[in-house]
Amino acid sequence: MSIDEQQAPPPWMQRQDWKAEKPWQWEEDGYTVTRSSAWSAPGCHEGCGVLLYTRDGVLEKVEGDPEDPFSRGKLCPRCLTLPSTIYHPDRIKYPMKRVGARGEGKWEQITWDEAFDTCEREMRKIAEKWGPESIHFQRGTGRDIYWHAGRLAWAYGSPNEYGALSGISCYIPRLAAQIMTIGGQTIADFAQFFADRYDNPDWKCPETIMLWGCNPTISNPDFFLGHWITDAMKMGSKLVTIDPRVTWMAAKSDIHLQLRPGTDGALAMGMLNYIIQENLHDSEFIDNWTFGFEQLAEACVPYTLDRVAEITGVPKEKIAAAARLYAESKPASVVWGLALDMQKAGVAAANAVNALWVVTGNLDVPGGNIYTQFPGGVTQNMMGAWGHTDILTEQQQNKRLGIDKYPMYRFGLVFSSPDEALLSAETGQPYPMKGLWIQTTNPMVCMFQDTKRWYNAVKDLEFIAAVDIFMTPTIEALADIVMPATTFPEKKSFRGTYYFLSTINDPVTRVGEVRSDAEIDMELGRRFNSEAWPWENEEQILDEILAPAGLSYQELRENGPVYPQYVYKKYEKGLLRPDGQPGFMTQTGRVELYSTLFEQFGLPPLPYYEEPAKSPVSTPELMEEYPLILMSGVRSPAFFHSEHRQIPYLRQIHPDPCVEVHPDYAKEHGITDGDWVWIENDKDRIRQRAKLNPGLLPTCALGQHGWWFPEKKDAELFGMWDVNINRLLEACAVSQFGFGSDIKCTVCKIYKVQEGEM
Ligand SMILES: Nc1nc2c(c(=O)[nH]1)N[C@H]1C(S)=C(S)[C@@H](COP(=O)(O)OP(=O)(O)OC[C@H]3O[C@@H](n4cnc5c(=O)[nH]c(N)nc54)[C@H](O)[C@@H]3O)O[C@H]1N2
Ligand SMILES: Nc1nc2c(c(=O)[nH]1)N[C@H]1C(S)=C(S)[C@@H](COP(=O)(O)OP(=O)(O)OC[C@H]3O[C@@H](n4cnc5c(=O)[nH]c(N)nc54)[C@H](O)[C@@H]3O)O[C@H]1N2
Ligand SMILES: [Mo]
Repeated sequence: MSIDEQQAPPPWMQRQDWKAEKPWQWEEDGYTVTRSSAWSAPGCHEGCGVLLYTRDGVLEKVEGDPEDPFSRGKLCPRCLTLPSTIYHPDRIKYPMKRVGARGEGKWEQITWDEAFDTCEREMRKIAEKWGPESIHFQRGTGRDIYWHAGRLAWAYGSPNEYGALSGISCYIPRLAAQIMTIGGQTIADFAQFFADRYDNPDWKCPETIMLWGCNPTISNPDFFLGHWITDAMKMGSKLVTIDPRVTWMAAKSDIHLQLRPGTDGALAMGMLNYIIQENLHDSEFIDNWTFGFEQLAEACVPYTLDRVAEITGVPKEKIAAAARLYAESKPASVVWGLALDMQKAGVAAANAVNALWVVTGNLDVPGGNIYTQFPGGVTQNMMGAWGHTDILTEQQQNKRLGIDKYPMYRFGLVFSSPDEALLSAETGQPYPMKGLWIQTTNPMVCMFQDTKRWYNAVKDLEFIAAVDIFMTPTIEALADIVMPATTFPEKKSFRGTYYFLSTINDPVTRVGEVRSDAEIDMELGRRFNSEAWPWENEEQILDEILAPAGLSYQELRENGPVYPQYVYKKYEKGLLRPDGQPGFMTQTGRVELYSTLFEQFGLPPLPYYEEPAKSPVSTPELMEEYPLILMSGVRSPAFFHSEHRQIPYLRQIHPDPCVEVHPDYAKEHGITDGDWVWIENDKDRIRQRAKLNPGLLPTCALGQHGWWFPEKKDAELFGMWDVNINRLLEACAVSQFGFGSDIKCTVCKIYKVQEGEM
């Protein structure tokens, strides 16, 4: 390396030569048009480029921004109906305090001063009596509050900040497997790191794409747009889909492996074994760059095609054909998803899938699975702020729930274990839970598994405050104070993905007295620890977050989206390690197919397969009573989790919650399409409407999550209890890693709701 090269800033600090032709705001046909990023309320965590059309401060329409390299003008119905969300009569427009009993639905408008004063007073009271650790700060899936939600908790003195999903079974199991083996996180390469996208000369279109446990045309998960796959299909990519259902993508696939839910670990081990036995692996990459290949190969030996076919229910010829197609395609990529996280052995299953792209030499090559990066160091700064240890004393940090039990919680993560949090609320050990701060989450409907158990544990807490854009069953059930948050067109903020930095511009409209989450957290945070919040307004916070990229909020607004440089095969160029040496960010400097860190933590260093806790193999007696394997949580373009049920156009797409069942099962049980049916298992029983799906494995059912009925204002918690599928799931049944839970692979039976039972 020359001295010049050594001194050059790393690629993620240098910008790509690209700029949108249009400015961030302009006038057109009587409208003010503002370029923005769709992130945070309502819903989504993607950040598609949008054009907001306002007149006299009213948002009239939203269009996709054709210049945005990420979404290229495409938008889903949730953004297209944005004005209906923003100006919805049910929006919370003012702070409110509860005046009846919890759950009674009686609220009274108060001033912001009273809201903050009450929060401060009640939270101080709890801190004095029980210690600040006894208030937990719960937040939802990725929205723009990461930076300040943690900071608020820490300024208050509590180490307990988390999303309450059992086993943090959304992305964290996959992340854990990757951090421990390849020292970073990867994503399938669809040229999304380049502003010129598919025209970029360095990029290659994958010959084969394997879709594993995800449904990206609907869900666009993890900074990924499903459209990119259809783009690649048009360029000739072949598809393999691994899903118990025939999805749109599965129908278009060259091979569809319709496996029994929760058996992904066995399938991946079987594919690895076949690839290694058939000598389809990339020996050169393995010899030069990996550690522990022999041990991995040996661990896979028991996973013969016959055995894996028996476990998964997929014919062995199909498994072999898929493994061969993937291994022989150069390059090939895997787009993986939530189904891998939502099994108890999710870390181990993800570890096996991750090993597939390592042993086939598809790691960090164009068109393979490539490393993510933090643009301009900003996202890192944003995430790093979670761990600003100067705010919290070491003594308080050590009280974080889960860190004694699960070593991985000490390794980079600053969340608490949601399962340990529930146990502490129930047992008072190691200390009691006394209050909750709920922001950007609707846990009674989404995050809590075993909803009744969680509800009983938290319903009598001393003080609960919530920040949201709508009233929710969670707020009705639990909150004492509720504060109204802005939607994204009502605030200024920024969007940092792996690929680009862009701004959320500006406030273009605003209803009532809503405030941005940043403003709310700053105001309250300052009252507990003014030194931790030295900024005076949102924009100063944004400038602080963006500082590592050498940009202010206003500069980014003028120039965004800003794409940093992207370089492939970073391990050859010393770009993965802080010491600048070639290799990977692991203890051995190699990809650790056998993870030395897992081993040091006393955790399994190799991938393995474990049956779901309730399954035809683990609990055959239970299956006699409950013969179906129940998956839950299918995504719909109409809704983001529990949101959007009050938006008429979106609700029309799905008026009621539906459970998919196979027509054979339905016929046998006298169920016809659209019937209300009970979904019952050993834990509980709820009802949804049957939707017959011949594309589902006949032994499976798939129920929807996130349901409540905002229009049922007089029903208990908006009719949520009746239809909440999470009542059928277990909490505190996670793996030895502390991550992963059988959310998409439990059991049930389904039968008709009789007249008079509704
Ligand atoms: N059975 C089952 N359960 C599941 C899943 C499943 O697949 N199956 N999926 C799980 C997964 S992966 C996840 S990530 C969780 C999601 O769980 P949550 O994140 O709790 O789900 P949401 O319904 O999106 O709740 C977000 C709440 O915050 C509000 N909100 C949205 N944006 C903002 C904002 O910017 N500011 C504020 N203050 N409020 C905002 C919304 O109005 C809504 O009430 O659900 C999980 N639950
Ligand atoms: N419109 C919309 N988009 C969303 C969300 C939303 O609520 N609405 N939520 C967002 C969030 S937080 C997340 S985490 C992502 C999740 O998005 P994805 O990662 O795409 O996951 P899912 O949509 O849950 O799709 C899971 C697929 O896995 C299949 N499946 C179920 N069980 C198994 C199994 O055991 N093995 C395998 N191989 N497949 C299985 C299901 O049939 C389904 O097709 O979506 C995000 N995008
Ligand atoms: Mo998620």
